[in-house]
Amino acid sequence: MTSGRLMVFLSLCCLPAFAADMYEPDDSFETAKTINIGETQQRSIDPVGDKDYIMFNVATASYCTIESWGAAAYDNYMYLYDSNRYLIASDADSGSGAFAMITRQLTAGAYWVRLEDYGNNNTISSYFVRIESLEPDAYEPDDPSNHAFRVAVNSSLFQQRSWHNDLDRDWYLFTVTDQAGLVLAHTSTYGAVYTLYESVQGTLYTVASFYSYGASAWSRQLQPGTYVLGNQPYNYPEKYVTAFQLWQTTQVPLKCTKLSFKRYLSGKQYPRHKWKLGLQADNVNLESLRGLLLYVTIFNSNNYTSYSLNLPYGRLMEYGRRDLSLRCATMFDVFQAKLTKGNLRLIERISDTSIGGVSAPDSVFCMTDYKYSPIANLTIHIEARRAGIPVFYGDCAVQVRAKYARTAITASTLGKRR
Ligand SMILES: [Ca+2]
Ligand SMILES: [Ca+2]
Ligand SMILES: [Ca+2]
Ligand SMILES: [Ca+2]
Repeated sequence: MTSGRLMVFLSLCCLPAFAADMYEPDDSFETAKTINIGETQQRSIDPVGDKDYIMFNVATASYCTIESWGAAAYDNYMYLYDSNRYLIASDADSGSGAFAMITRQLTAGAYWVRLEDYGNNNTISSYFVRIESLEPDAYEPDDPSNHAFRVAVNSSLFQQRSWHNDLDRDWYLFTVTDQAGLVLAHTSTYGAVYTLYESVQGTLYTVASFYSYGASAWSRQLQPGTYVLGNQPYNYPEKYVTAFQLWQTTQVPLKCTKLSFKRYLSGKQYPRHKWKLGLQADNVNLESLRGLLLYVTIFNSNNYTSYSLNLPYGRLMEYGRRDLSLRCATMFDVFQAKLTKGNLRLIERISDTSIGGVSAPDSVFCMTDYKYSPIANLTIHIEARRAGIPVFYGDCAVQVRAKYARTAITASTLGKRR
Protein backbone atom coordinates (compact mmCIF):
# COMPACT_ATOMS: atom_id res chain seq x y z
CA MET A 1 0.00 0.00 0.00
CA THR A 2 2.78 2.39 0.92
CA SER A 3 4.68 1.75 -2.29
CA GLY A 4 1.51 2.29 -4.33
CA ARG A 5 1.02 5.72 -2.80
CA LEU A 6 4.65 6.51 -3.38
CA MET A 7 4.32 5.66 -7.05
CA VAL A 8 1.37 7.99 -7.43
CA PHE A 9 3.24 10.70 -5.65
CA LEU A 10 6.29 10.27 -7.86
CA SER A 11 4.15 10.25 -10.92
CA LEU A 12 2.52 13.52 -9.94
CA CYS A 13 5.62 15.36 -8.90
CA CYS A 14 8.07 14.19 -11.50
CA LEU A 15 5.93 14.09 -14.65
CA PRO A 16 3.64 17.09 -14.30
CA ALA A 17 2.98 17.23 -18.04
CA PHE A 18 1.03 13.98 -17.89
CA ALA A 19 -2.29 13.42 -16.27
CA ALA A 20 -2.19 11.21 -13.22
CA ASP A 21 -3.88 7.83 -13.56
CA MET A 22 -6.97 8.45 -11.45
CA TYR A 23 -7.72 4.73 -11.28
CA GLU A 24 -4.57 3.87 -9.34
CA PRO A 25 -3.91 1.89 -7.32
CA ASP A 26 -5.13 -0.94 -9.55
CA ASP A 27 -2.22 -3.32 -9.80
CA SER A 28 -4.17 -6.42 -8.74
CA PHE A 29 -7.54 -8.12 -9.16
CA GLU A 30 -8.45 -6.88 -5.70
CA THR A 31 -7.75 -3.24 -6.46
CA ALA A 32 -9.13 -3.26 -10.01
CA LYS A 33 -11.45 -0.36 -10.83
CA THR A 34 -14.67 -0.88 -12.71
CA ILE A 35 -15.38 0.20 -16.26
CA ASN A 36 -18.91 0.26 -17.65
CA ILE A 37 -19.79 -1.04 -21.08
CA GLY A 38 -19.52 1.89 -23.45
CA GLU A 39 -17.36 3.95 -21.08
CA THR A 40 -13.96 5.28 -22.15
CA GLN A 41 -11.25 5.63 -19.51
CA GLN A 42 -7.97 7.46 -19.83
CA ARG A 43 -5.10 5.87 -17.95
CA SER A 44 -1.35 5.62 -17.94
CA ILE A 45 1.28 2.95 -17.46
CA ASP A 46 3.62 4.63 -15.05
CA PRO A 47 6.07 3.87 -13.57
CA VAL A 48 7.77 1.19 -15.65
CA GLY A 49 6.20 -2.13 -14.73
CA ASP A 50 2.79 -0.63 -13.84
CA LYS A 51 -0.15 -2.95 -14.43
CA ASP A 52 -3.72 -1.69 -14.79
CA TYR A 53 -6.45 -4.11 -13.77
CA ILE A 54 -9.96 -3.24 -14.87
CA MET A 55 -13.13 -5.09 -13.94
CA PHE A 56 -16.32 -5.15 -16.04
CA ASN A 57 -19.64 -6.93 -15.94
CA VAL A 58 -21.44 -8.59 -18.83
CA ALA A 59 -25.18 -8.67 -18.20
CA THR A 60 -26.22 -10.92 -21.12
CA ALA A 61 -24.10 -13.26 -23.18
CA SER A 62 -22.75 -10.99 -25.88
CA TYR A 63 -19.95 -10.22 -28.24
CA CYS A 64 -17.56 -7.82 -26.50
CA THR A 65 -14.66 -5.75 -27.72
CA ILE A 66 -12.04 -4.41 -25.32
CA GLU A 67 -10.06 -1.82 -27.19
CA SER A 68 -7.06 0.24 -26.15
CA TRP A 69 -5.47 3.04 -28.07
CA GLY A 70 -3.04 5.90 -27.67
CA ALA A 71 -0.06 7.68 -29.21
CA ALA A 72 1.69 5.76 -31.97
CA ALA A 73 4.97 5.60 -30.07
CA TYR A 74 3.51 3.25 -27.48
CA ASP A 75 3.07 -0.50 -27.47
CA ASN A 76 0.96 -2.30 -24.88
CA TYR A 77 -0.32 -5.76 -24.04
CA MET A 78 -3.73 -6.91 -22.85
CA TYR A 79 -4.93 -9.93 -20.86
CA LEU A 80 -8.54 -10.95 -20.35
CA TYR A 81 -9.62 -13.04 -17.35
CA ASP A 82 -12.95 -14.67 -16.66
CA SER A 83 -15.04 -14.71 -13.47
CA ASN A 84 -12.67 -17.27 -11.95
CA ARG A 85 -9.73 -15.08 -12.90
CA TYR A 86 -8.53 -17.61 -15.44
CA LEU A 87 -6.74 -16.12 -18.40
CA ILE A 88 -9.00 -16.58 -21.44
CA ALA A 89 -7.37 -14.31 -24.01
CA SER A 90 -4.40 -12.04 -24.56
CA ASP A 91 -3.37 -9.71 -27.33
CA ALA A 92 -0.49 -7.50 -28.42
CA ASP A 93 -1.36 -5.53 -31.53
CA SER A 94 -4.93 -6.09 -32.75
CA GLY A 95 -5.94 -2.50 -32.02
CA SER A 96 -4.73 0.66 -33.69
CA GLY A 97 -0.95 0.90 -34.10
CA ALA A 98 0.72 -1.41 -31.63
CA PHE A 99 -2.16 -1.25 -29.16
CA ALA A 100 -4.04 -4.31 -28.04
CA MET A 101 -7.67 -5.22 -28.63
CA ILE A 102 -9.62 -8.34 -27.76
CA THR A 103 -12.98 -9.27 -29.29
CA ARG A 104 -14.64 -12.27 -27.79
CA GLN A 105 -17.99 -13.71 -27.04
CA LEU A 106 -18.57 -13.58 -23.30
CA THR A 107 -21.21 -15.15 -21.14
CA ALA A 108 -22.83 -13.14 -18.37
CA GLY A 109 -20.50 -12.49 -15.45
CA ALA A 110 -17.55 -10.50 -14.18
CA TYR A 111 -14.36 -10.13 -16.19
CA TRP A 112 -10.98 -8.55 -15.65
CA VAL A 113 -8.66 -6.89 -18.11
CA ARG A 114 -5.00 -6.34 -17.35
CA LEU A 115 -3.12 -3.77 -19.36
CA GLU A 116 0.60 -3.15 -19.29
CA ASP A 117 3.47 -1.96 -21.41
CA TYR A 118 4.65 -4.55 -23.95
CA GLY A 119 7.82 -5.90 -22.32
CA ASN A 120 7.21 -3.92 -19.14
CA ASN A 121 10.20 -1.74 -19.91
CA ASN A 122 8.59 1.58 -20.79
CA THR A 123 5.99 3.95 -19.48
CA ILE A 124 2.86 4.90 -21.42
CA SER A 125 2.09 8.42 -20.41
CA SER A 126 -1.51 8.22 -21.58
CA TYR A 127 -3.76 5.68 -23.23
CA PHE A 128 -7.46 4.98 -23.54
CA VAL A 129 -9.48 1.87 -22.95
CA ARG A 130 -13.08 1.18 -23.84
CA ILE A 131 -15.36 -1.86 -23.76
CA GLU A 132 -18.17 -2.26 -26.24
CA SER A 133 -20.69 -5.02 -26.20
CA LEU A 134 -23.29 -5.98 -28.76
CA GLU A 135 -26.49 -5.76 -26.80
CA PRO A 136 -29.48 -7.89 -27.75
CA ASP A 137 -31.64 -5.83 -30.08
CA ALA A 138 -35.08 -4.56 -29.15
CA TYR A 139 -36.81 -7.50 -30.85
CA GLU A 140 -35.22 -10.22 -28.74
CA PRO A 141 -36.07 -12.88 -27.93
CA ASP A 142 -37.32 -13.76 -31.38
CA ASP A 143 -36.99 -17.48 -31.87
CA PRO A 144 -38.96 -18.72 -34.87
CA SER A 145 -41.49 -20.81 -33.01
CA ASN A 146 -43.37 -18.14 -31.14
CA HIS A 147 -41.49 -14.86 -30.95
CA ALA A 148 -40.58 -14.10 -34.55
CA PHE A 149 -41.37 -10.56 -35.63
CA ARG A 150 -44.61 -10.67 -37.57
CA VAL A 151 -44.40 -8.72 -40.81
CA ALA A 152 -47.72 -7.34 -42.03
CA VAL A 153 -48.66 -7.83 -45.65
CA ASN A 154 -48.64 -4.67 -47.77
CA SER A 155 -46.28 -2.93 -45.43
CA SER A 156 -42.67 -1.95 -45.18
CA LEU A 157 -40.44 -2.01 -42.15
CA PHE A 158 -37.05 -0.69 -41.16
CA GLN A 159 -35.21 -2.19 -38.22
CA GLN A 160 -31.89 -1.60 -36.56
CA ARG A 161 -30.85 -4.90 -35.10
CA SER A 162 -27.85 -6.83 -33.92
CA TRP A 163 -26.58 -10.33 -33.65
CA HIS A 164 -25.37 -9.96 -30.13
CA ASN A 165 -23.48 -13.24 -30.19
CA ASP A 166 -22.45 -16.05 -32.53
CA LEU A 167 -25.59 -18.00 -31.89
CA ASP A 168 -28.12 -15.23 -32.33
CA ARG A 169 -30.52 -15.73 -35.20
CA ASP A 170 -33.17 -13.14 -35.95
CA TRP A 171 -36.56 -14.18 -37.23
CA TYR A 172 -39.49 -12.82 -39.18
CA LEU A 173 -42.82 -14.42 -39.84
CA PHE A 174 -45.51 -13.57 -42.37
CA THR A 175 -48.49 -15.07 -44.11
CA VAL A 176 -49.59 -14.22 -47.62
CA THR A 177 -52.95 -15.29 -48.99
CA ASP A 178 -52.28 -14.39 -52.62
CA GLN A 179 -49.32 -13.93 -54.94
CA ALA A 180 -46.91 -11.68 -53.10
CA GLY A 181 -43.58 -9.98 -53.45
CA LEU A 182 -40.86 -9.65 -50.85
CA VAL A 183 -38.09 -7.11 -51.23
CA LEU A 184 -35.38 -7.14 -48.65
CA ALA A 185 -32.48 -4.78 -48.08
CA HIS A 186 -29.70 -5.51 -45.63
CA THR A 187 -26.79 -3.36 -44.48
CA SER A 188 -23.94 -4.52 -42.28
CA THR A 189 -20.16 -4.63 -42.34
CA TYR A 190 -19.33 -8.32 -42.27
CA GLY A 191 -22.26 -9.80 -44.15
CA ALA A 192 -25.35 -11.83 -43.49
CA VAL A 193 -27.04 -15.03 -44.53
CA TYR A 194 -30.81 -14.98 -44.87
CA THR A 195 -32.85 -18.12 -45.27
CA LEU A 196 -36.47 -18.12 -46.30
CA TYR A 197 -38.57 -21.07 -45.17
CA GLU A 198 -42.10 -22.04 -45.83
CA SER A 199 -43.82 -23.15 -42.67
CA VAL A 200 -46.15 -26.09 -43.19
CA GLN A 201 -47.85 -27.26 -40.00
CA GLY A 202 -44.95 -26.04 -37.95
CA THR A 203 -42.24 -27.65 -40.08
CA LEU A 204 -39.88 -25.32 -41.91
CA TYR A 205 -38.94 -26.11 -45.50
CA THR A 206 -36.14 -24.10 -47.08
CA VAL A 207 -37.31 -21.99 -50.01
CA ALA A 208 -34.27 -19.84 -50.75
CA SER A 209 -31.13 -18.35 -49.28
CA PHE A 210 -29.71 -14.92 -49.70
CA TYR A 211 -26.15 -13.82 -48.92
CA SER A 212 -25.61 -10.17 -48.23
CA TYR A 213 -22.23 -8.46 -48.35
CA GLY A 214 -22.15 -4.92 -47.10
CA ALA A 215 -25.33 -3.42 -48.46
CA SER A 216 -27.48 -5.70 -50.61
CA ALA A 217 -31.03 -6.08 -51.81
CA TRP A 218 -32.96 -9.19 -52.68
CA SER A 219 -36.42 -9.85 -53.99
CA ARG A 220 -38.58 -12.88 -54.28
CA GLN A 221 -42.03 -13.65 -55.58
CA LEU A 222 -44.09 -15.78 -53.21
CA GLN A 223 -46.99 -18.16 -53.52
CA PRO A 224 -49.70 -18.11 -50.85
CA GLY A 225 -48.40 -19.56 -47.60
CA THR A 226 -46.83 -18.91 -44.25
CA TYR A 227 -43.17 -18.02 -44.32
CA VAL A 228 -40.38 -17.72 -41.81
CA LEU A 229 -37.32 -15.68 -42.64
CA GLY A 230 -34.23 -16.12 -40.51
CA ASN A 231 -30.82 -14.49 -40.66
CA GLN A 232 -27.43 -14.96 -39.08
CA PRO A 233 -24.03 -13.33 -39.29
CA TYR A 234 -21.96 -14.42 -42.25
CA ASN A 235 -18.75 -13.69 -40.38
CA TYR A 236 -19.07 -11.93 -37.04
CA PRO A 237 -21.81 -10.77 -34.74
CA GLU A 238 -22.47 -7.10 -35.37
CA LYS A 239 -25.12 -4.45 -35.63
CA TYR A 240 -27.08 -4.35 -38.85
CA VAL A 241 -30.00 -2.71 -40.56
CA THR A 242 -32.72 -4.59 -42.35
CA ALA A 243 -35.58 -3.20 -44.42
CA PHE A 244 -38.48 -5.14 -45.92
CA GLN A 245 -41.32 -4.53 -48.25
CA LEU A 246 -43.96 -7.19 -48.40
CA TRP A 247 -47.05 -6.85 -50.51
CA GLN A 248 -49.62 -8.98 -52.19
CA THR A 249 -50.40 -8.57 -55.86
CA THR A 250 -53.87 -7.17 -56.14
CA GLN A 251 -56.21 -6.74 -59.03
CA VAL A 252 -57.64 -3.25 -59.25
CA PRO A 253 -60.71 -2.11 -61.17
CA LEU A 254 -59.50 -0.13 -64.15
CA LYS A 255 -61.28 2.35 -66.41
CA CYS A 256 -60.08 4.06 -69.52
CA THR A 257 -61.08 7.67 -69.11
CA LYS A 258 -59.43 9.00 -72.22
CA LEU A 259 -57.77 7.61 -75.25
CA SER A 260 -57.11 9.75 -78.27
CA PHE A 261 -54.58 9.57 -81.02
CA LYS A 262 -53.72 11.92 -83.85
CA ARG A 263 -51.16 11.41 -86.55
CA TYR A 264 -50.11 14.29 -88.74
CA LEU A 265 -48.90 13.40 -92.18
CA SER A 266 -48.52 16.54 -94.22
CA GLY A 267 -45.54 18.75 -94.53
CA LYS A 268 -43.30 16.65 -92.36
CA GLN A 269 -40.55 14.35 -93.39
CA TYR A 270 -41.36 12.32 -90.33
CA PRO A 271 -44.85 11.84 -89.05
CA ARG A 272 -45.85 13.71 -85.97
CA HIS A 273 -48.30 12.22 -83.59
CA LYS A 274 -49.97 13.05 -80.35
CA TRP A 275 -51.88 10.85 -78.08
CA LYS A 276 -53.38 10.90 -74.66
CA LEU A 277 -54.17 8.00 -72.43
CA GLY A 278 -56.14 8.34 -69.24
CA LEU A 279 -56.46 5.36 -66.94
CA GLN A 280 -58.27 5.32 -63.68
CA ALA A 281 -57.69 2.64 -61.08
CA ASP A 282 -59.85 2.55 -58.00
CA ASN A 283 -58.51 1.93 -54.54
CA VAL A 284 -54.93 2.65 -55.39
CA ASN A 285 -53.14 4.78 -52.88
CA LEU A 286 -50.76 7.33 -54.27
CA GLU A 287 -48.27 6.63 -51.53
CA SER A 288 -48.20 3.00 -52.54
CA LEU A 289 -47.04 3.99 -56.02
CA ARG A 290 -43.78 5.48 -54.91
CA GLY A 291 -40.87 3.73 -56.50
CA LEU A 292 -43.03 1.65 -58.81
CA LEU A 293 -42.70 1.16 -62.52
CA LEU A 294 -45.91 0.99 -64.52
CA TYR A 295 -46.25 -1.19 -67.55
CA VAL A 296 -49.15 -0.62 -69.92
CA THR A 297 -50.06 -2.85 -72.82
CA ILE A 298 -52.70 -1.97 -75.39
CA PHE A 299 -53.90 -4.86 -77.50
CA ASN A 300 -56.07 -4.58 -80.60
CA SER A 301 -58.10 -7.76 -80.95
CA ASN A 302 -59.09 -6.82 -84.55
CA ASN A 303 -55.61 -7.18 -85.95
CA TYR A 304 -53.74 -8.78 -83.05
CA THR A 305 -51.29 -6.01 -82.61
CA SER A 306 -50.16 -4.61 -79.35
CA TYR A 307 -48.33 -1.61 -78.09
CA SER A 308 -46.40 -1.60 -74.85
CA LEU A 309 -45.33 1.28 -72.83
CA ASN A 310 -43.34 1.44 -69.66
CA LEU A 311 -44.31 4.49 -67.75
CA PRO A 312 -42.41 6.58 -67.53
CA TYR A 313 -39.99 4.78 -69.76
CA GLY A 314 -38.00 3.04 -67.15
CA ARG A 315 -37.70 5.90 -64.74
CA LEU A 316 -39.04 5.65 -61.25
CA MET A 317 -41.87 8.02 -60.60
CA GLU A 318 -41.11 10.97 -58.40
CA TYR A 319 -43.31 12.89 -56.10
CA GLY A 320 -44.41 16.31 -57.21
CA ARG A 321 -44.20 17.98 -53.85
CA ARG A 322 -46.55 20.82 -54.66
CA ASP A 323 -49.55 19.12 -56.16
CA LEU A 324 -49.41 15.64 -54.68
CA SER A 325 -48.96 14.03 -58.00
CA LEU A 326 -46.41 11.69 -59.40
CA ARG A 327 -44.86 13.13 -62.46
CA CYS A 328 -42.15 12.35 -64.87
CA ALA A 329 -41.19 14.27 -67.97
CA THR A 330 -38.83 12.84 -70.52
CA MET A 331 -37.68 14.29 -73.83
CA PHE A 332 -40.72 12.88 -75.52
CA ASP A 333 -43.58 12.75 -73.11
CA VAL A 334 -45.13 13.83 -69.89
CA PHE A 335 -46.46 11.29 -67.52
CA GLN A 336 -48.56 12.03 -64.50
CA ALA A 337 -50.32 10.04 -61.86
CA LYS A 338 -52.86 11.98 -59.87
CA LEU A 339 -54.92 11.09 -56.88
CA THR A 340 -58.50 12.11 -57.44
CA LYS A 341 -61.14 11.29 -54.86
CA GLY A 342 -59.17 8.29 -53.69
CA ASN A 343 -58.52 7.03 -57.19
CA LEU A 344 -55.43 6.90 -59.27
CA ARG A 345 -55.51 8.63 -62.61
CA LEU A 346 -52.76 8.15 -65.12
CA ILE A 347 -52.32 10.65 -67.89
CA GLU A 348 -49.78 10.32 -70.57
CA ARG A 349 -49.22 12.74 -73.41
CA ILE A 350 -46.81 12.09 -76.20
CA SER A 351 -45.87 14.64 -78.77
CA ASP A 352 -43.23 12.91 -80.74
CA THR A 353 -41.54 14.69 -83.58
CA SER A 354 -38.16 13.13 -83.13
CA ILE A 355 -36.25 10.65 -85.22
CA GLY A 356 -35.95 7.43 -83.37
CA GLY A 357 -37.99 8.73 -80.51
CA VAL A 358 -40.80 6.97 -78.76
CA SER A 359 -42.73 5.01 -81.30
CA ALA A 360 -46.37 5.90 -81.62
CA PRO A 361 -48.99 3.20 -81.21
CA ASP A 362 -50.22 3.48 -84.82
CA SER A 363 -50.84 -0.17 -85.24
CA VAL A 364 -53.19 -0.68 -82.34
CA PHE A 365 -55.45 2.04 -83.71
CA CYS A 366 -55.90 0.09 -86.88
CA MET A 367 -54.66 2.97 -88.99
CA THR A 368 -53.46 0.95 -91.91
CA ASP A 369 -56.88 -0.57 -92.41
CA TYR A 370 -59.09 2.28 -91.27
CA LYS A 371 -61.44 2.20 -94.26
CA TYR A 372 -62.50 -1.38 -93.68
CA SER A 373 -62.35 -1.65 -89.95
CA PRO A 374 -62.65 1.80 -88.50
CA ILE A 375 -63.43 0.53 -85.07
CA ALA A 376 -60.69 -1.00 -83.01
CA ASN A 377 -61.43 -3.06 -79.94
CA LEU A 378 -58.64 -2.50 -77.51
CA THR A 379 -57.75 -4.19 -74.30
CA ILE A 380 -55.63 -2.25 -71.89
CA HIS A 381 -53.60 -3.99 -69.24
CA ILE A 382 -51.70 -2.13 -66.57
CA GLU A 383 -49.25 -3.64 -64.18
CA ALA A 384 -47.32 -1.89 -61.44
CA ARG A 385 -44.09 -3.54 -60.41
CA ARG A 386 -41.63 -3.00 -57.65
CA ALA A 387 -38.23 -4.59 -58.09
CA GLY A 388 -39.66 -6.48 -61.03
CA ILE A 389 -42.46 -8.03 -59.00
CA PRO A 390 -46.08 -7.09 -59.72
CA VAL A 391 -47.79 -5.11 -57.00
CA PHE A 392 -51.11 -4.64 -58.71
CA TYR A 393 -52.66 -5.05 -62.12
CA GLY A 394 -55.87 -4.11 -63.88
CA ASP A 395 -57.57 -4.66 -67.20
CA CYS A 396 -60.14 -2.76 -69.16
CA ALA A 397 -61.60 -2.80 -72.66
CA VAL A 398 -62.23 0.21 -74.88
CA GLN A 399 -63.40 0.82 -78.43
CA VAL A 400 -61.86 3.50 -80.59
CA ARG A 401 -62.95 4.83 -83.95
CA ALA A 402 -60.37 5.70 -86.57
CA LYS A 403 -60.97 8.72 -88.76
CA TYR A 404 -59.20 9.94 -91.84
CA ALA A 405 -58.74 13.47 -93.04
CA ARG A 406 -56.40 15.01 -95.61
CA THR A 407 -53.86 15.90 -93.02
CA ALA A 408 -54.46 13.58 -90.19
CA ILE A 409 -55.55 10.23 -88.99
CA THR A 410 -57.17 10.34 -85.61
CA ALA A 411 -58.66 7.92 -83.22
CA SER A 412 -60.82 8.64 -80.24
CA THR A 413 -62.81 6.69 -77.72
CA LEU A 414 -66.37 5.88 -78.63
CA GLY A 415 -69.21 7.26 -76.60
CA LYS A 416 -69.15 9.38 -73.47
CA ARG A 417 -66.90 8.19 -70.76
CA ARG A 418 -66.39 9.55 -67.34
CA1 LIG B 1 -1.83 2.89 -14.50
CA1 LIG C 1 -1.76 0.32 -12.16
CA1 LIG D 1 -30.78 -10.12 -32.69
CA1 LIG E 1 -32.52 -13.27 -32.18
